[in-house]
Amino acid sequence: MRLNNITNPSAKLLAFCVMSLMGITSARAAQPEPWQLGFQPAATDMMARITSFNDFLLILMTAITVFVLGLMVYVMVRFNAKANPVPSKTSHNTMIEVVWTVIPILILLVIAVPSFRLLYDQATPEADMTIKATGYQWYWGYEYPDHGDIAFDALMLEEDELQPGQPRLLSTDNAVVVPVDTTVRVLVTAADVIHNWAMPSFGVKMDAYPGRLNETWFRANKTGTYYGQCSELCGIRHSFMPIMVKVVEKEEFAAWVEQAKVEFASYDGANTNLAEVSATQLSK
Ligand SMILES: [Cu+2]
Repeated sequence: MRLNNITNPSAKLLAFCVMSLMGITSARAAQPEPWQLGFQPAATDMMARITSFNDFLLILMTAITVFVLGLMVYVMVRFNAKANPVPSKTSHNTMIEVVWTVIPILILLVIAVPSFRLLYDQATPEADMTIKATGYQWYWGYEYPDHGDIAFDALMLEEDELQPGQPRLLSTDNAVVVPVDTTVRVLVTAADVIHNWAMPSFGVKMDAYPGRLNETWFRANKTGTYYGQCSELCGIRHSFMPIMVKVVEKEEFAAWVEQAKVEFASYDGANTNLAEVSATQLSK
């Protein structure tokens, strides 16, 4: 179901409310969509687990909220001055006090166990390959140390450079290409200020600090093109340094590596042209 297909405003609002309550996401592509609710569809098992944990919490929260609201309405109706002119002098009830202490503890335990499990499983497992992402004001640089030190920059495509079908503000000139069903370790750092390498459909969001190396990972289980953005306010063009990842079949990746070695052969590794690039971007 896609909300952008609904034209009547009140029908749209109703559908929005119903879908919010049901926790249905309207997004299908691996990029943000107009009127999107919830997360982008998961492209990794980790994101699928994050999504189902979120849905579980939403149901739990809704049940608790409805229960408390029901209690309050009951008290207001049953014990207001008119309905109950002579109030009881009861000051405490041991049974109720035990219950309202123990039940919240049990609820917290039910939340804590899957939450911690999810957190611990985000530690990097044995990785099949490594890529390094470096945040610059305002673009990303990538290196493939396991594949002949391929290195390139990925700059956002300006509106007049977009090909049909390429999403605005999300497409880059060079995509990060990775093989499907492969555990990819991502080393994240920055060269100037703090950036953040975030890929919603992978369940990945990692701060990029100058002078530090952070680590995250993903294992994409579907081929396709996925979009993310820098998620740390990093300056005037913060919103113009998107991340575009192409997940391809393993053979296709091997072919890309050979081609990339030639294509990016002249890349000098360090961004000596940083000032030049920033100046060009600012003048746009
Ligand atoms: Cu940034």
